[in-house]
Amino acid sequence: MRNREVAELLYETADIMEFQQIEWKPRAYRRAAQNIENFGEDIEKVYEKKGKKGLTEIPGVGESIADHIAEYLKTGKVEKFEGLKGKAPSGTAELMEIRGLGAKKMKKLADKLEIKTMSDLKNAVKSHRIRRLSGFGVKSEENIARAIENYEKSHSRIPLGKALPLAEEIISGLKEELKNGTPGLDLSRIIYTGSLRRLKETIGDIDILAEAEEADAGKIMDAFVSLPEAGQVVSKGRTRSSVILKEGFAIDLRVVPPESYGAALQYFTGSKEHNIGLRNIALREGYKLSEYGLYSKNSGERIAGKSEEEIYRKLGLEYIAPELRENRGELKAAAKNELPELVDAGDLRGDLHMHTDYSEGAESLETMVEKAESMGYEYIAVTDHSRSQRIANGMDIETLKEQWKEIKSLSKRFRIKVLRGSEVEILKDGSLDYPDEILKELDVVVGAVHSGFAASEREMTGRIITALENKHLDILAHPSGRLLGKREAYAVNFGKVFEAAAENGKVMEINCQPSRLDLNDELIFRAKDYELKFCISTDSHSVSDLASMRYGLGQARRSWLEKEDIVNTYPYSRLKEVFKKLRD
Ligand code: DGT
Ligand code: CA
Ligand code: CA
Repeated sequence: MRNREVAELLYETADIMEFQQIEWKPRAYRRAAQNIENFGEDIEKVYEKKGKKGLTEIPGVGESIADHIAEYLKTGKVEKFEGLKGKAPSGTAELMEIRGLGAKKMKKLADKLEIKTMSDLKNAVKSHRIRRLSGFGVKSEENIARAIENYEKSHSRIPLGKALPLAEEIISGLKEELKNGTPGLDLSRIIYTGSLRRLKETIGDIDILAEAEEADAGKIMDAFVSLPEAGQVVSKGRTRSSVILKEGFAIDLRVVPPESYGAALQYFTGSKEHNIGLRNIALREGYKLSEYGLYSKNSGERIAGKSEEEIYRKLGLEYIAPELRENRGELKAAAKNELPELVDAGDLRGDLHMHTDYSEGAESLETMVEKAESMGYEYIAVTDHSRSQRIANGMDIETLKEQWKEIKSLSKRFRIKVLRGSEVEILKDGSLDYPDEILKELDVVVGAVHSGFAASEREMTGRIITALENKHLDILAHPSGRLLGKREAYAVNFGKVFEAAAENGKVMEINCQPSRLDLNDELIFRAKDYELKFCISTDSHSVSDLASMRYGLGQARRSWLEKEDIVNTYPYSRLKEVFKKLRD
């Protein structure tokens, strides 16, 4: 059903018209929008069956609105509306989304205070100019301030490491709520979809899909909007509801019947680009694919829809893992049975980057070792900070040697192999932060840049390449230095860095910290062209961080990496050889 989508388009257009003081039209548009929203049939199907005439049978929809709707259904946009948007002062559309700020109020703010953009509005709130305007007042200014804050939160992207636990919490809350009241409901079929299922590094909004017969859909929606995490309910319907969480993030829930579950899961997992590619394959093969199912184009007969596997199979494709669905060649590869055999959580045998309370970690060495062993790992590397990293309590040589002693004594009590490691500063001149006689005693040297981010591209590239040419360095930690949403990657020539790393056999880290995810998928793709090897490392600062492996694993899978590409899938005997070779 695209009724709601079409209605929203008309509402939005009405707002823009009103702002431009186009007199009578906004009312007509809103009336049409409301009728479409409440219209019992699927507007797209009506149009397919009866054409434009079918649309004009909807109350309030005249010739010209019907033309616009037809254009929208066919092309996804309406030229005339785009033109209107273009004529509105830029920033209007964004301001329109501030709740409670209708067109009339906006017009007044624009005329009296020259507020035309979001930043104008923010400044006016800050300097309390709005409360002095007639018809506004203190309360209304405060409401606007709150609405801006919510708008910003719901429009900024959420890091994967935050969105994933949040979605899991929402889903388990939902299941808990439904467990008692709704016997017969298949609770295993409540699942997150969208960019989250594709494990993208940031998430725009969280999408959840649930399977239920029509009779149970209402109960799921009720449970959803009354979750303790839910704040504002944006919309609530039989098949789709949207809420903004108290934390500010947007979540969509869709409920579909069992026969459409697989089709809906496929559709709402996306990406949009993958879906478009897949739909074209379907058309070529004589089918029609939608979120309801796969149908024969001629007879309209239903071919598949219960499961994703069935849909891909019927289209002559191998099953495509969600992380690959970005239209980056996966459809062609699936048609030829040439998809990669992606690295899996079960393939990982160890974690090569973590901190203890010897430097800035929260827990003792023993606690970390114990936890890692309980996770079933074969080995870990303990990599506390080197001496120059003072703010992170970097270790001097004496302390490092004490740590070695403790590692030795722990190795008698634990099965897991604990490697002597260090996260060693790559200093400004590219040299490493311990002398060679210390470095050569370490099993794993993880080199990292933590300072001088403002350096020129030439300086930074030179600094890193010098470190990569050092035979004691094994792994380059978080190679781009970016912090999601906070700091861009430093200026560096990645081509040259990857080339030097390949020449010297160095391993590139995929750092799992939610604020890093570094390398990210794009850079991993580039690095792969140089035939580099990678390691997926948590950079843990506490035992709970050890579980963040899945975020980096997601980026590795999104970049088509296989087990063989990742050194911490190797048994220790082989890993040791990799690092030893580098030192000879
Ligand atoms: P996000 O939320 O920006 O991180 O990204 P997604 O991928 O979760 O996108 P979202 O939430 O807008 O929509 C969820 C999925 O629904 C998307 O991945 C694919 C599907 N979808 C949304 N809009 C379209 C569309 O216009 N065409 C097609 N074919 N699929 C769409
Ligand atoms: Ca989404
Ligand atoms: Ca969504």
